[in-house]
Amino acid sequence: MRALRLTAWGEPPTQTEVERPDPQGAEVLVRVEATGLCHSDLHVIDAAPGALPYRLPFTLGHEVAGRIAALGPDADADADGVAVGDRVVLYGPWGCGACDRCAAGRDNYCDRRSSLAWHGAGLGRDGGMAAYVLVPSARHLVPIGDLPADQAAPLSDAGLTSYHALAGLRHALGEGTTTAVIGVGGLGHLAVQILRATTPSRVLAVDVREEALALADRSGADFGSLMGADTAGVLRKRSGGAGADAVLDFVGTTETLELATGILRPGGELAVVGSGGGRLTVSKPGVLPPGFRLSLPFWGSRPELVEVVALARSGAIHVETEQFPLSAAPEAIDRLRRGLMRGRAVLVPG
Ligand code: FEH
Ligand code: ZN
Ligand code: ZN
Repeated sequence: MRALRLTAWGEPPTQTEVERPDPQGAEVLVRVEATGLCHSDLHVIDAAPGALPYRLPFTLGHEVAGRIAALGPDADADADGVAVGDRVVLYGPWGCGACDRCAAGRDNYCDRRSSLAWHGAGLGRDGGMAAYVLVPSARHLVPIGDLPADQAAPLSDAGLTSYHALAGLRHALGEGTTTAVIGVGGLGHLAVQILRATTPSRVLAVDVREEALALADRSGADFGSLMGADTAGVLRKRSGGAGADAVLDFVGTTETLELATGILRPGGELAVVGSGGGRLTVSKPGVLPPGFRLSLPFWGSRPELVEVVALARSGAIHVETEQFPLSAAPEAIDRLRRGLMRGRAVLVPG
């Protein structure tokens, strides 16, 4: 089968012919219907030798949906509620499988993460940018029913990461509150929809592109502002003057962190999701809003993915996607790198 594989650090991934995997033990073979393309894929592709613990080569793709094609002889499909022919989305973080976190389906916070040579499908282990993907256990699969694959795949990362980031802020998102979403791309537009579907909070969106603000509007944002010199004043005014009760920064640069802390209410919540590498100086006494809390959420848990899939199947979430055949992955990567992607890029195997 054809697969998009990383074969050398700092080199573009290559379309390579590999054997279709055969599930052993508890493994499950999934025929891939769609795989999302994420900024983290760019970080992996651009990583210098030794920067990541992954062993080359491996197939990229950590945001995957498809249909179960075969079960290994020890796959406990009944216990995990899946069977051959079921359509599923992959729970992407793969931890050690033995610690308390993994046992609870919270592989994203596996206690042994720092000792693993992988982080999940397409992240040191063969992922879904191929016709088939091998999953270590049925526990990493969530049924999607008749949800279209291009709608389901992005839920496993863009949707789940946004949902998990919000989970920690829910106490600040009640009636009369304001939430700011900085960066309305693959994750941000889903965060807007999840906020609208699960909280009464007013949603203010910020981006550098008009088309992203239009996407925020279609996603249900109450107001959108281009990033500029007076953005903090504009957003503070739109919040009724008190500032934002919560800010979700899906960019994570020094500039967006400054905007975030500049609009936060005292006692507000800041979740930094984007890996922009920005810096924030935290000191007391200092200029940051008193009592604000900072979180750096990472991906999400399997139970949360079940909840995100249920939201999507209820119609509360619609993923804006740009679809590409897997063979056009270089074009999709280039468009994502240049910030031209609208919503989430999804690759479809030929
Ligand atoms: C995955 C692996 C490593 C870093 C970041 C990510 C995210 O794309 C997961 O949401
Ligand atoms: Zn990702
Ligand atoms: Zn673990």
